[in-house]
Amino acid sequence: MTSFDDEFDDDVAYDLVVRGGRVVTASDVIDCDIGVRDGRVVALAEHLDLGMREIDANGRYVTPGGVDGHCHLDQPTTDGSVSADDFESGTVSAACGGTTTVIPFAVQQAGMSLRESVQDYHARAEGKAVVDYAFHLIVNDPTEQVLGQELPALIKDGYTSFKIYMTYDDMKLNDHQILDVMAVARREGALCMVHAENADCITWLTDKLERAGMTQPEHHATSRPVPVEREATHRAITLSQLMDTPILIVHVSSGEAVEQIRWAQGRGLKIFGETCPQYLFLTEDDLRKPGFEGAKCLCSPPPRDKESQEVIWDALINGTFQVFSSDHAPTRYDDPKGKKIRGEEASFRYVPNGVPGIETRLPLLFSEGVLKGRIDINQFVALTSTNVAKMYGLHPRKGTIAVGADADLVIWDTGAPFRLDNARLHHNVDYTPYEGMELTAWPGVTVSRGEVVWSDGKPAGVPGHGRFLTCDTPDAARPKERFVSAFRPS
Ligand code: DUC
Ligand code: ZN
Ligand code: ZN
Repeated sequence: MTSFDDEFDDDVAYDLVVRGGRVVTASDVIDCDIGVRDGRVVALAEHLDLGMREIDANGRYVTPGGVDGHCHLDQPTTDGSVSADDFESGTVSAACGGTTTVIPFAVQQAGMSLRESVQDYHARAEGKAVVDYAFHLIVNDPTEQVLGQELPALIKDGYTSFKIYMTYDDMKLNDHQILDVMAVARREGALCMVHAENADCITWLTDKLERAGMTQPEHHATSRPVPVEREATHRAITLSQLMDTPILIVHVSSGEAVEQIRWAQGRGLKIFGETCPQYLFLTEDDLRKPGFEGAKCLCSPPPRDKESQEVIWDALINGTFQVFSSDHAPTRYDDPKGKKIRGEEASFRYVPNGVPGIETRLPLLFSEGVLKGRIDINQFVALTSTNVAKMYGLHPRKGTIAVGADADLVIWDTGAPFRLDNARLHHNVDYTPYEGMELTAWPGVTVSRGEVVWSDGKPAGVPGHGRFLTCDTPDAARPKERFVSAFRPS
């Protein structure tokens, strides 16, 4: 990168020019320069005049910064464990892996109103983020006050998506509550994200496994078999159909859940799907690692088998899934506030769920998807950035490279193989589940609203640069208006 002295300021047309890149959007690849002023793209052309700063992309791919539509940062817990990443370490890690917008979750906390929980989450983010962020909500106690007032008001204020859980004792909603919440989504134009696993089946199986002494991390997968995900996915689809409101099934792990989503899509229902790296690159064998090591890969739904990985790839390739997220849920391994909160002998029931992945999401999909020919680079951009921004009402400000969009850019270094190890990552987690994988792509430079936040192998972001984004009500959430019923919500 070169920069010019202040005395030349008046002569230069741009704050930054990214020169000579192969600029990729969800539809095109164009060889051009990118001119940036005041944090936005203001020109795309074959040859632009000088910028105050210049980055020579030198024929490398330039993609829109990634939008991670599902990650957990500094999220309060109820089991005494601690989120390893706060808004600073989490967004530094995101930036180093090419992600320039994150959407973590403001969870409804016990003893706080939803609005207070959102305020608390803002306080956690304040002054810390190095890239931009929006919030989803998590609704786990849909009281009359929440349904009638708080949720509609928050949606109007730009919190236009929320997650609901069909499992986890402290989060789960029953079908009646889910319909209540979906009715609000329908009326207010918000998008409902669903964690689809059958709670009662999981508890029943967990009790049985514990009685049989089968408590090791691998039995986390035994307690959440594929039918548990398939049934809940189907039920979520049914509730969405009844209410005529679109939903996004998050972190889909299995072929049978994919079948349910395709079945619904084939019937014309607006059912969207998300998957994550752990379902492409991990299997349940990873939970069988010696000792307690399997806990490193313990997440819900659990990783499945090799065959499932292939079905998940196919569903990414054929458009069943619209978005590819990290579900970054950072818990340290060798830590009494992490995976070992109850020690190594404790039942899998007590091991905090989740794997880290905010930094590795894009490089994994670029290396294994684009460079191995499974998806093309436009699909890569769509799945990791454009579709996500559209899904959550942030497009076209985020998710593309176009005049008027925020200058969130990634310049890719590709081709030279290297082994991934945790030492190269910037999260505050003491492991990566992808340790030792050979990759062939990593961001060379990441730019957030015109500022370099990762370059030359070094984080360069400034805490507080990241701004909170309000979201529009997304087109994705629009009902089809086909459902006619006396019970239809007004
Ligand atoms: N599953 C979730 O639902 N959330 C975070 C982590 C996980 O594994
Ligand atoms: Zn979930
Ligand atoms: Zn999650």
